[in-house]
Amino acid sequence: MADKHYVLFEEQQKDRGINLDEVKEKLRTIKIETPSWGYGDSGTRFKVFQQEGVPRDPFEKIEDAAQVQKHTGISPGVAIHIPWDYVDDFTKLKAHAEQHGVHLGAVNPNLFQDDEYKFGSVTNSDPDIRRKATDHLLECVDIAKTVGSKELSLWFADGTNYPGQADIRKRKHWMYECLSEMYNALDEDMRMLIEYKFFEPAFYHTDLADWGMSYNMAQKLGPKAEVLVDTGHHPQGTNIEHIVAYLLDEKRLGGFHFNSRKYADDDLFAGSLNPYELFLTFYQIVSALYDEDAGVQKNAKSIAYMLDQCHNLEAKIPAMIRSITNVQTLYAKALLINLDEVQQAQEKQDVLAAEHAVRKAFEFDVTPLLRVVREEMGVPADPMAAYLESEYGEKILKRGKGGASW
Ligand code: LRH
Ligand code: MN
Ligand code: MN
Repeated sequence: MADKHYVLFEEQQKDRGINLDEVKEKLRTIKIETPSWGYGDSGTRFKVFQQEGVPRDPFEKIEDAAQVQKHTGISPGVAIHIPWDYVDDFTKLKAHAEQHGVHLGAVNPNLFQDDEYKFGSVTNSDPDIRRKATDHLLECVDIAKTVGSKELSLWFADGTNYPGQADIRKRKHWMYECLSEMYNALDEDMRMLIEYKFFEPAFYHTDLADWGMSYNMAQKLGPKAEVLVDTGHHPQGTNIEHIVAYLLDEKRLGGFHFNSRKYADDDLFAGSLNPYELFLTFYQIVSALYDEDAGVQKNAKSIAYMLDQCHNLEAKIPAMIRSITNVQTLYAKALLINLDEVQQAQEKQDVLAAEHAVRKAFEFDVTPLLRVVREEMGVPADPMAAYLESEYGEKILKRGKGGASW
């Protein structure tokens, strides 16, 4: 017997001209990777609080990620960070992931934790250090090939703290040189996703500070380079949806690192603070999925969705489940926007009607829809409740304290 809430919902959406079969198909096929580092302990520069039951190695991180996939059904990929997730034999890690029903996703090189990188990695004025950094990038390309991952997510902490500290233009050239070498090592079906962030740890200038710089770098490198938008990496008030629309139109939107922020790069869990912003981001994506330009559609379909967040206080697996269901909820709401209605209002230049056509989709309760989609996918209708009822959270406590941290 169909759920009575869903029956009502279905009728309501049909009356609005929404094709629920298409909506459901999109909700089943979106995939959101979880970050291996979000399963470990993290904190602020003041304190890392250790939790009990935190994975002690990359294999256990994969096991925890598999729980998120088991309960949500839309998070089969696990992004890894090298060397945080360094193992002697990556084929073993790959096999371990597959045994647990997940796979290794984007490979994130880490060029910010070695002493040599104090004054920069790929933009360091010392050619030996740039060589070391480039070799690490190449090593990560090899790891991606070994584990069958097609994406490399690149974020550079490189920057300076004071005016005059270094030559900004030279650094730009050095970065391009190093990244070109990496670009040439990619297989045809691989891509590098170039992330940007306006400050931290550098406080005066950061070599790739905004989407324009990442876009420019990607364009110079070639079609296998795209831009990665981390939602926590912009100054307050930035219109992220606009950046997303612009990159989609340029066919250069590689992916997302979803997380929430209140002040800086807070890495709070996705959808906790800014649900309307995430909804409006998905509005741009949904509208691109139906664009008449096949290239824009193709870009919208190939977006790599990833979480990038830390759980300093909250339990990690449930926080990850909550984020996935939050992203799914906001995507579902954006899929309820009647794009024809928006377009008609735009043609009449009716500002109030256009805004209303977008916002009213946000106001629908999509719980009945998501329950049905999940049941059809064979995952729990309420992933969080099902996880909390499972014994996994208890079981991992035997790992004790002092697991992986960064
Ligand atoms: C930088 C960043 C980047 C890193 C991750 C740990 O702030 O967003 O993606 O690799 O955090
Ligand atoms: Mn990030
Ligand atoms: Mn970040």
